[in-house]
Parts: sequence; C-alpha cells; structure tokens
Amino acid sequence: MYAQMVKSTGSGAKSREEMTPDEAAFQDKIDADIKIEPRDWMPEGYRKTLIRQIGQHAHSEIVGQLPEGNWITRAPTLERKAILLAKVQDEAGHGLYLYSAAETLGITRDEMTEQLLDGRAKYSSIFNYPTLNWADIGAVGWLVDGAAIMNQVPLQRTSYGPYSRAMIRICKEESFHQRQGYDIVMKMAQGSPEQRKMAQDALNRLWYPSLMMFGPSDKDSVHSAQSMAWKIKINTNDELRQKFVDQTVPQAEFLGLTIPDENLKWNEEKGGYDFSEPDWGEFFDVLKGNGPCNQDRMATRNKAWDDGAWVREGLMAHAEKKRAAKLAAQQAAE
Ligand code: BYC
Repeated sequence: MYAQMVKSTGSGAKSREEMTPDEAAFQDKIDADIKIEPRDWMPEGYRKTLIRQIGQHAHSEIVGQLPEGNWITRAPTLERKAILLAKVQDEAGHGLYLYSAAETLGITRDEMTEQLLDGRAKYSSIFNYPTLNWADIGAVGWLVDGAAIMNQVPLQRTSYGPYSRAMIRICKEESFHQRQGYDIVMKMAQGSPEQRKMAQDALNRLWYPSLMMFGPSDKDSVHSAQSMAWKIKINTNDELRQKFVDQTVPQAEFLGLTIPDENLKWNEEKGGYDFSEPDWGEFFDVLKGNGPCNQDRMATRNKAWDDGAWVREGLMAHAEKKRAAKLAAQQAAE
C-alpha cells in the first residue's frame, strides 16, 4: 500500500529537458560541487526538501534526548552520569545548530516547533522505542549513534552550505557518543552473566529499530531520487543500511554478542553481509504514531513547551521594554 502511495506522489528527479533555465543553472552548480548559500537562488522544491529534512533532523536531536535523559538520575556511577549528561546536552546543541541552519531557508524555529508539537513534522522512528535498563543506554550509543554517524558523515558534503557546516561539528561529537555507548556495552558484555544477558537483550530489541533509522528500502523511498540529484542526500537508504551492518557485525563479534538475525551471512561476491530486512509494517506503524512511546514523547515535548511559556513571555517583555526605551531615546535626541 505504501509503495502505491509512493508511486502516486512520484519519486523521480527532473530531467534536464524538464528544467527551466534557472533550474538548469542551479543543477550545474550542484554538479560542480559548488555549495548553495542562503541568498542564492534555489528551486522551491530544494528549499522545501531541506526544511523538511533539516527540521526532522533537528526534532530527532531534541526528542532523542528523552530516552537517554530518562537514565541520567539512574546512571550506575558518577563518571557515567557526567558522561551521559554531557552527551544529552550535546544532542540539545545539535538540535539548535540544525534549527539555525533551517532558519536560513525562511522558516522560524517557532514554526518548526509548532509542526513537531501538532504532529505535522516527523522525528526519527528510533526514539519511539523505550530504554528499559542501563544496557539500553549502551546500545543506544553504540547502535543509534552508530547509525546516525553512518548517515551524517556523508551529510558533511551535502550541497547546502549551512547544513553541511553544522554536520561537521555534529559528526565530531557523535563519534564520541558512539564510543561511550560501545564502552558501556563492552563493560556489560565482559561483566557478570546477568550483565552479559542484559547486553544481548538490548541488542536483540534495538537491532531492527536501528536498521529502520535509514528510512524505507530504496524502492519505497519517496524523496531519495530528487534529494540525491540535488546532493542533499549523498547515499541511498539501502547503501547506508548495508554499510552500517558491515561495520557493526564485527563490533558485535568482538563483544561476543549475537546479532539477532538467522539470515546474517557474509556474501563474498558483494563484499558485504546478507541480512534480514526490518519489519516495514512496524516501521510505517511507528511513523503513524503507533510506536511504543510516540504518545509519551509528544506529551513530554508539549509539556516542556507549555512549562517554558513564562520564559518566552519574560524574554519578549524584556525585548519590548528595551525596544521602547531605545525608541524613546531616539525621539528625545531628534
Ligand atoms: N524515522 O523518502 P524517504 C539523531 C520518513 S539520529 C522517521 O526515504 P528521506 C540522534 C521520511 O521523512 C536521527 N521518519 O525520506 C541520534 C519521509 O516522510 P515525509 C536523525 C522517517 O528524507 C542519537 C518518508 O519516511 N537523523 O538525531 O529521503 C541521539 C519516506 O522516506 C524515517 C537524520 O534525520 C525514520 N527513520 O530519507 C540523539 C538524518 N525514515 O517527510 C539523536 C537526516 C524515513 O515525506 N535525514 N522517514 O513525511 C535523512 O538522512 C533522511 O531524511 C532519512 C530519510 C534517511 C531519514
């Protein structure tokens, strides 16, 4: 059914013959790897696609704080608490750089926040799964940040300047996040039999949701063709998913953990692993709002927005007072 929906919305990029002269000149810049900057002319579709993708990415960073923030007060040692606190703060920072990058395209942060809070904008499906215990915090760092980096390293070369520059800093921080997660899982995998069991259980539950982070398979991806022609995306969803599996399997083997996939097998010919697809029915159901934590995540974000109203009102009142004082001083000087 989804495939039909995709076909009806059309998924192809425009051919040269279909382009206006402005669009063709724009495509020449993209093809020559010249970055597009905020004041440059751009097709409306390019602007909209970027606002959608950067906005979703920013929302993912913000909502992504919730499953991990949930464990700050319960981290097993002071050191782990300090590290987790720093990581969650980094995610907030990533959200802010990304909202700023999107604002250069003519949308305000308030508008994007409204879209998130009323359910019009998406955020990554992975954050609709719960973090049940400390092993999950390790698995989130290892797998979720690992998948995020796999997707985000190529985005450092994305065609839109502000997005590409934001990604450079984000990637540096994400690689620290991935390592801290792997370190947690390693400690548990090398710990008591119970800890080892927890680590395996976390991998079992988070493996397929992590594979879903790369988006639907290429045949069902609505935006990939046009986004790749514009170099907003550098790789297809399936290419990145394959790279992630190839990178993660040896890491699991090193830990002595088993990837929960009976079909996982090295394929000499393609130089990568064959692996089972995630349950795409579950993926689209999570996107529709029916994942285990969708309602909880949105309720938490809505409450945070409502609780922050007094801060926004205070800042606006202060700005208004300063503006009125400046105006009065100007009038007095005239
Ligand atoms: N979850 O045509 P497609 C992080 C949507 S990590 C939810 O392939 P596209 C973090 C898609 O939006 C995560 N929705 O789309 C890590 C589209 O729906 P709309 C953030 C998804 O855009 C650790 C529809 O499905 N990273 O932040 O070409 C701690 C069709 O898909 C998902 C990024 O956002 C999904 N997994 O490709 C804290 C990276 N997958 O918009 C935080 C930047 C697909 O038509 N984003 N959809 O209603 C991207 O690279 C691309 O947007 C995607 C999807 C690869 C995600």
